Amino acid sequence: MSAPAVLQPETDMHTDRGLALQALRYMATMREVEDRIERKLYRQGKIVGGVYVGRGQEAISVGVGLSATPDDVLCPSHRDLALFLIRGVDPRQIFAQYMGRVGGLTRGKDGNMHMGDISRRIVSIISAMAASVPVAAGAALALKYRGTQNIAYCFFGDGATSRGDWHEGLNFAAVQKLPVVYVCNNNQYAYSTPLTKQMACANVSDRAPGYGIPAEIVDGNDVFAVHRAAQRAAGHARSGAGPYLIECKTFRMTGHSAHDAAEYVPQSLWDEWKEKDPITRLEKKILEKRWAKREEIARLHAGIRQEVDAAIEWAEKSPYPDASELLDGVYERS
Ligand SMILES: Cc1ncc(C[n+]2csc(CCOP(=O)(O)OP(=O)(O)O)c2C)c(N)n1
Repeated sequence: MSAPAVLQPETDMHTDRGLALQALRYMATMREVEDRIERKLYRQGKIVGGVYVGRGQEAISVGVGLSATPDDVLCPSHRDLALFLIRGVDPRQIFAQYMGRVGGLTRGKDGNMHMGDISRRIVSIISAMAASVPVAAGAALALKYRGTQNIAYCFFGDGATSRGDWHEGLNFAAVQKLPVVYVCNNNQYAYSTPLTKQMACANVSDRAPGYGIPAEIVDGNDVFAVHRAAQRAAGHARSGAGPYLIECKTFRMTGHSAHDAAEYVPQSLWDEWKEKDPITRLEKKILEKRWAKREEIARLHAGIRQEVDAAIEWAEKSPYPDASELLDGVYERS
């Protein structure tokens, strides 16, 4: 474990042009990478198995990810690709991961549901909903024992908050005053189950006071607001005051996974949330503040498309793993 992290000074995306442009780059890269995965490579049969993306939810992992320090621990959900990008994972590795190649983070095992990179302090995604919550408590306990000022961030959806692991994990972290920031992406659906059919309170944040945890609701499609809330939450957790929960209201602008046409979602919701697309909103703000011209934003997107083309080409050349590697990283070998 390294020495306590040098903490990043508080920043405000409203006044920090560089940070806002950085946010746009990560959000647009996440969108482009996931579009290719969900809408091209999966449909071409180049990816098998489940494909879960965060379309429409990019402001959450970017807003929070940009406020974390490199030594903080991240426990992402399956809709938080930008956390990987912010920590320096190359899109080439992401494509290789989804296509089961050795160039991926798990060297050809699984798609995105169990990918992680402990060298970058990203704990693997866990497919069982809410199972990351006790894991984040464990990571935070280690950070506290070691006397660091680092914190663990734990990401999940609204559905996960109705599982037992979530409640036990939150309670333990609260009682032990562990430095955890909980980030809920409340996208209003758990697969096909709307919020009102899986919990009887109006907001996920209503559950936090039962554990003595402060919570706030934030517009999850406004990266400025998410970033600000994340800094507030981190300040609380780093001070030794215990966990903090941020509920990001958002919408999944696609099916639960690539095989799901989401016909159970009423058209009015698609229409309403298309208008709130987090990337378009950020671009509008950047243009209003005259931080970039339209042509510069177009060039940014074109550059990302080129980078993604090259990344796919690289990943397709990466071999499938050899059968001799089958058990590597699965069981501890003595
Ligand atoms: C314990 C468990 N039950 C069921 C599933 C199947 N499953 C995977 S994701 C999901 C819905 C998750 O909803 P939510 O927590 O709201 O997250 P979202 O996918 O909307 O981000 C379900 C039911 C699972 N992975 N784990």
